[in-house]
Amino acid sequence: DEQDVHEYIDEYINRTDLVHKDTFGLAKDKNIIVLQMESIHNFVIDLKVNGQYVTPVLNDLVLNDSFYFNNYFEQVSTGNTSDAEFISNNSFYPSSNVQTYSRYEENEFTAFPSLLKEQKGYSTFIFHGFEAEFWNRENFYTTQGIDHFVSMEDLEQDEIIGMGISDGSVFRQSMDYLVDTDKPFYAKYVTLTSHTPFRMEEDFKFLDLPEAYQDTLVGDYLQTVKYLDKMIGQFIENLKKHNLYEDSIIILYGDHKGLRVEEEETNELVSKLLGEPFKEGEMYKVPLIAHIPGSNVDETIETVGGMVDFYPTFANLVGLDLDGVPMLGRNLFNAKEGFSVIKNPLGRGSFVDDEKIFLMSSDGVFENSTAWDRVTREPVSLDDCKEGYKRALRHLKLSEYILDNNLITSSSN
Ligand code: GP9
Repeated sequence: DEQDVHEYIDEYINRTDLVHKDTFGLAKDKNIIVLQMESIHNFVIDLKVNGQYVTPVLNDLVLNDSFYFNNYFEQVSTGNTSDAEFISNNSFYPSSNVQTYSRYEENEFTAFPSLLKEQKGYSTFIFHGFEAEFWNRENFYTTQGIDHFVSMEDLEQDEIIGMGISDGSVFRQSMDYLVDTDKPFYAKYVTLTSHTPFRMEEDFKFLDLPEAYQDTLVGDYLQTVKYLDKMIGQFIENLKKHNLYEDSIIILYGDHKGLRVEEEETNELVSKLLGEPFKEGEMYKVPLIAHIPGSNVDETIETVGGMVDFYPTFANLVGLDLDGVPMLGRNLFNAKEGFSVIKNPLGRGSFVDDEKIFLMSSDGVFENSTAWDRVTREPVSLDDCKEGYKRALRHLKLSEYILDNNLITSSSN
């Protein structure tokens, strides 16, 4: 029953572990700028093609005044990009069966932006270059504490790339809102230009690709990643120009995979870039960077984590009180062991931990599953995976149950 659910959660997350003394409140009262980057894999960080870095701006961020989480996994389900938003802001898994933003718009939540408003008086924004009704965002965002959802309909449609307004234009147009609003603010950008099928006009392509990558999905993907990186660089310069940079923390993460191991040509071309076979361990891994100007932090956090850990990790960094807030994530600054449920699809119980990756078989038979060591890539005994598999399934079912019964806010009320 409801009490059992909350008791389980309290025991699992162990509330004292949600606070990490050394980093608690390090970004207190700063503006919080979150860039949820469409289709960005972690392997693009530091990647060179034809002698050019694909993400020079992100590479630079990783090395200066930042925490870089280099074993961070996406955990989205049928709601794809909207699921990435949901997990990050609520620290629960989305439904494995239905689209969470549509099915659960009547539920109550204690989301990250809501808590920022409630405890610290933040003004809250989301910027996105596509239609407000897509993924039912216009309705769902009100449950998340978002005051201002600025979508395609509110912006000048002055530069369209792919399915919506270009990332560069959204960044540029958002500046007036940030300048004019009360501080501190929380501003999330759900970027769009690097959306599959990654087609752009020549004017927006800044990489000189090797011949084998030209006119391929991988080549087109890399061009959109390079474009986004460049626009992030311009956005940061703009923040500096408007005196918003020094008082902000900028958090960037990839929302979900863009390229698939199952596609033959893609696999071949990405494997060449990686210097090893492109497998699920890389496919589901997305970058997470927290850049705090002037902080002098420079740390790579290698603990395996997933989007479900986003909320407790950054609530710690900005100094929120999570007492009574139910969640299934851990604070990655002090998590004792790495663990992340991964898709394949989400409801199946696949996971990754500090040593291994376990992929549940598509026929649902545990004995037919595969598991391998993350470093040596040698097979791992399935017996060693039972505990992680059960934990993954338990947390997915628990999230489903909590959503179905509208239990997220209960213990904090
Ligand atoms: C659409 C955009 C893309 O608004 O967020 O969503 P996706 O198709 O990647 O889930």
